[in-house]
Amino acid sequence: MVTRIAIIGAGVMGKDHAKIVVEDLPGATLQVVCDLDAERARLVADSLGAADASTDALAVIGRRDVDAVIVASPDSTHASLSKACVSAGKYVLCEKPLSQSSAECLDVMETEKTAGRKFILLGFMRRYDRTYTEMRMALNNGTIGRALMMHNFHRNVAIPTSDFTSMMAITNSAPHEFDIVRYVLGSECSSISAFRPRRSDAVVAPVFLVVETDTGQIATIEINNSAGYGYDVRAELVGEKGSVASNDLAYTRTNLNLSSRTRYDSDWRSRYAEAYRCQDQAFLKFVETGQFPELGSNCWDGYCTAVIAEAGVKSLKAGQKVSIELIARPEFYS
Ligand code: ISE
Repeated sequence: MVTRIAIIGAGVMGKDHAKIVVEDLPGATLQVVCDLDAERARLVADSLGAADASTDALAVIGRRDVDAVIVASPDSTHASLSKACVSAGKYVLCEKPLSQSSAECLDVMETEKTAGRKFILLGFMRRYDRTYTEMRMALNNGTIGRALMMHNFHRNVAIPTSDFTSMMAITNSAPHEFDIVRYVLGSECSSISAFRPRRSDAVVAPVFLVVETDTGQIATIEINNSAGYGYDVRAELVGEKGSVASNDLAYTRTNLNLSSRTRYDSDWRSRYAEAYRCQDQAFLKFVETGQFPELGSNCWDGYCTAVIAEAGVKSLKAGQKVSIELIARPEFYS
């Protein structure tokens, strides 16, 4: 049986997911591309051979010829569209964040719990990147001993929109690190301190976050959305006996004029292409089997990252360490 997938949101990520569905998901077909902008929806649908295009997300979710949904619309719509999918009994891969409000995440969790099973896979695709799976493996098999620290660098070429702020660096970009730190270390975060160096110009300054875990590890996170030179995401996990550091992923190096050069990607799509593919394939398997993907992020993970982000924003505003207060993990998500 072929799984008919609808994509909601035909922007950068929606287009990317649509392409993965067509090219890398045998067993799935691109049924509908939906976007508020009719022309954009039609363009993506036609270029990838989708059966239909639409501007009405809720109608698409309810369609009988749609089996599963990928939500890649603006952040503020993720929670309500995911809830609509759960109510329609349809599996959904929702781009991160589930919501920037932890209260709204709790609301989605309640909807899923009432439905009686998990429907929502959250798009924290880095869990499918080998950098982090190998770090986690090194901890699990004892290679580097007990974890002490995890250092994370997250640099973008430039801010995505002109109204982007340091607060948005914490609520929009840093959740990737919040999720991966929790995933690799296998611990919850207990406090966060946010700092911001001063830039000499009007460009959005980086934020530097120090996160403590409930098992005594420390994670440092640099989010620099205006790094200028390239998309550069790196990490190093430090254990009591050794460390695991990510390697530069460039395939080649150009040697010329007494110097050696490698190139950077301009954004995350090529750096994480394989991770997105693996994540979307895991989603299809989820739809086919009903088994939640082993590596996947669920709504609890979405809730935790939202709480950490909220505490991070508070810390940046107050200039002091803020504790991260989570509800007890519901049985449903254990
Ligand atoms: C951006 O917010 C994202 O969502 C991307 O997935 C990430 O890789 C990028 O660096 C972020 O700034």
